[in-house]
Amino acid sequence: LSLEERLARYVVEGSKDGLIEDLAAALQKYAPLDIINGPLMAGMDEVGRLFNDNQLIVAEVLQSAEVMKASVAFLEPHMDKEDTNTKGKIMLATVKGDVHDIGKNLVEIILSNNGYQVVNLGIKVPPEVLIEATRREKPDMIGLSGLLVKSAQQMVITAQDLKEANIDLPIMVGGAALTRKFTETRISPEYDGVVLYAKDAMNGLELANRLMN
Ligand code: B1M
Repeated sequence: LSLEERLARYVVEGSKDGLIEDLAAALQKYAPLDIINGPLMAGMDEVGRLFNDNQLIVAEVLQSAEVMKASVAFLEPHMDKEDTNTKGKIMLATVKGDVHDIGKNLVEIILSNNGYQVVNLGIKVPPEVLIEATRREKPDMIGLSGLLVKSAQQMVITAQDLKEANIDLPIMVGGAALTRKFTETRISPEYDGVVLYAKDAMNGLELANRLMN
């Protein structure tokens, strides 16, 4: 197998044997983020496909998630960094009912490496916790992540609750179950502030930069 195929296979098989050595070799050829978005994401997509096909069980998908997390942790120190964290403060959360956090945590890494102060509220964050934290932390923007189909609906509810709490900060939403269309037609109308859809973590950074400038 090629290096790229082996990297995808670690994720699919949920195995870490040889992972770090191969990641180190990949760093000689690629930027850290390209390793994540390329072979590692290809592995994760395959995991999603196999899981959907009932060929993997949740425990096995968890192993894959562990490999992804270990890989990101190894690659993170090799990413380009800005010294400042003065561009703005962004609060991140995976919405109520959803435990998926690999994408959100990647967004945190990208934003904090690029000059943002990030407050990460974690997973399964209900609107009331988000509202309370917004009042306490006074962020410049709120980022919501969700991968389940029901999480897209949960984002609509969250936007409604934020609006009711008189919060109109920009919101950035992302995650597999969302689309730009859903964001524009279903979330935006329920909210007073700007709602932006980010297709991936780098796009999230671009949107944050555009907003803060
Ligand atoms: Co789950 N899961 N999972 N899972 N899981 C999906 C999402 C699913 C599509 C798999 C499938 O069936 N094909 C499916 C959802 C189906 C649906 O709703 N239509 C699914 C399911 C069904 C479930 C459970 C219900 C399974 C069960 O228990 N029966 C359960 C849900 C539990 C819950 O949330 N209440 C569950 C559990 C799990 C694990 C715990 C085992 C594990 C998560 C571990 C963890 O996160 N700590 C897991 C995993 C790993 C996946 C897949 C395989 C991979 C997700 C992932 O980490 N991708 C996923 C299938 C898939 O997506 N292909 C699947 C890598 C990550 C980097 O990408 O998160 O998309 P992603 O983030 C991207 C962009 O979306 C974007 O940027 C990132 C990359 O640059 N982005 C943002 C994300 N958030 C953003 C926020 C932003 C900006 C950009 O700004 C704020």
